[in-house]
Order: sequence, then C-alpha cells, then structure tokens
Amino acid sequence: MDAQGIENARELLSRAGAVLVLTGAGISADSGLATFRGADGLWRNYRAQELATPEAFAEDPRLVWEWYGMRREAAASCEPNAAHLALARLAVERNGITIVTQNVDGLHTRAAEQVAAEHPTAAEGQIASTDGDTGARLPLELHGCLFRVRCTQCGERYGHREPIDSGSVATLPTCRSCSSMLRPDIVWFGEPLGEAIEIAFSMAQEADLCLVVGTSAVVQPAASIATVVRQAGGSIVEVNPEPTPLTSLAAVSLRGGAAEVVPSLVS
Ligand code: BJW
Ligand code: ZN
Repeated sequence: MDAQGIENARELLSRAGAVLVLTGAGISADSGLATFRGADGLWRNYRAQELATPEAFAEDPRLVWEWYGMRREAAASCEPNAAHLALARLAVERNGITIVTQNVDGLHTRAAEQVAAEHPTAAEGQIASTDGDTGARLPLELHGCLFRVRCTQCGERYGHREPIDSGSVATLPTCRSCSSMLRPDIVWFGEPLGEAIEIAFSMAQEADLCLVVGTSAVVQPAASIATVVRQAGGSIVEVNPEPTPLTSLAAVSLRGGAAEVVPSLVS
C-alpha cells in the first residue's frame, strides 16, 4: 500500500469538516459483486441498452425482471465488507460525513444497520437520512435500490424482497395498491435521478473533501459530484485500482481495493 498517500489522505480527512463519500460498484467488488464495466463486468456479458432503459422494460419486462431477480439474489447473498463497515462507522463517529452511492445493492444500508446495532446510542439523532426504526445513518442512493419497487401506473414505491417469478409476464410482481405491473426502483439510462442528486449537489458545494471509492466516474450526473466539490474549493481523494477521469483532479489517488485501503484511511 502507498503509505505516504494514505498519510496525506488521512491528513486531508482529519482537517475536513464536511466530507462527501461517493461510492460505486468497485466498493462492492470486494463483497463478491460484479462491477459494470470491468473485465468481468456485468456489461461485458449483457447489453446495457437491452436491460437498463425504460424502453427495454416496455419491450420485454419479463427479461428485465429476470435480470434484476438474479441481481437481487447475488446482492442478498453478499455481506458488507470492511470498506462499507469502516465508512458506516466513520459516519456514526464523526459529524459532517455523508455517504452518497451509485450502488443499488443495499450494502451501505446493511453496514449502517450493523453499525447502529453495535452503537445504538451513538447513531441516535445524527443527521440527514437516519432510519427512524434502527437509528442507522443511511446513504443517499442516487440510482435506486434493488430491493425496492415502483408501480408503473400509480407510482407508489415500497420495499420488496420476495423472490421474482419471471417465468412469464403474468407472474411478474404487481402493485399492492392498484395491481398494475411493478418495476424495479432503479434509475435507468435517460431517467432523472430524483431529489437525492439535488441534495448531493448542494452538499458538494459545501464539502471540504470528496472521498471517491470504486467508481469509473463515467456516468453522469453522479460523476460530477466530485468535480463540483473540486470547483467549489474542496479536495478529492480517490480509491481505485485503476485511474479514472477524476484522477487528474484528485489530491491523492490510492491504488488498491476498497476493503484494504478504506479501513486504513478512515480508522
Ligand atoms: C474497484 C475495485 C475494488 C474494481 N475496490 N474499486 C454523454 C455524455 C454525458 C452523459 C451522457 C451522455 N450520453 C448519455 C448520458 C447520460 C447518461 C450517462 O451518463 N451515460 C454515460 C454512460 C455516457 N446518464 C443518464 O442517463 C442518467 N440520467 C440522466 O442523465 O437523466 C437526464 C434527465 C434529466 C431530466 C429528465 C430526464 C432525464 C441516469 C444514469 C443511470 C445509471 N444507472 C446505472 C444502471 C442502473 C441499472 C442497474 O444497476 O442495473 O447505474 S448505469 C451503471 O453505472 C449503474 C452504476 O451505478 C453506474 C456507475 O457505475 P460504477 O459504479 O462507476 O461502476 P463501473 O463498473 O463503471 O466502475 C467500477 C470501478 O470500480 C472501476 O473504476 C474499477 O476500477 C473499480 N474497482 N474493483 C475499489 N476492489
Ligand atoms: Zn400501483
């Protein structure tokens, strides 16, 4: 590991008041989930436009649900890794830490719930999005969540963990309120991101540091969160085994896997 880089990044982190953590699929790679664009990435084997657009869902909802059913099973059988847990602990132990994720796997939320269960009083009453039931500090999920559904007619959103029967259109899940077809509550290409991105951009204006972990930083508008922090005078620290379009803007780039690097950075 790059000891000097870690030291420099720790120094930036300790001086920062407001910290925005932006994560992508790479943080969950160390839990065993495939990334999108890597060598074994999901999109080496699937054509994104066939699966991750509203047009694809309109054309073949059964195929799209089949894919998301598989993704759900993969995510549900994984555990949050040392990077998710270290970030969740940081968010509980320090004020001013906000985790913003592009991931839809729910692993940051599960890490937050684990940490809240370890320190129930520490998590109580802390900022932004806390789960009233568990006290966990939840991430801002920019691209939705595999374990939530949205009604294609009435728009109702709710948590949904039941297995998906994608054998035929008739067996796909239907809305508990109006019985219309449900879709995964995921932001597909060409769709707007909702209020989470507005909150993230306004926090980016105020952040002293953006810690970017495991994203190729090619998908907009999420990737611009880090550049907004930089333009507003904050610094970027990047954790990624590979260079990205953000590398040239980063004060420190730490080359390595998230589960190894992040705990040494934030503990
Ligand atoms: C490790 C590691 C380890 C490996 N440790 N790291 C041209 C220019 C600019 C923009 C556009 C454009 N054409 C179209 C657009 C817009 C489009 C876009 O950005 N496209 C680009 C791809 C070109 N964006 C959109 O369409 C967005 N919506 C939008 O713009 O709406 C406008 C609008 C406004 C108002 C009304 C209507 C519309 C929506 C984007 C939604 C993206 N959704 C997805 C798919 C969800 C489906 C699903 O999950 O099934 O979200 S795309 C996919 O990419 C997924 C991810 O969240 C996202 C980001 O990927 P991520 O996380 O960075 O993963 P990878 O695989 O790319 O990278 C992994 C990284 O980890 C790598 O760097 C590895 O090195 C690293 N790594 N191991 C740490 N152990
Ligand atoms: Zn409905």
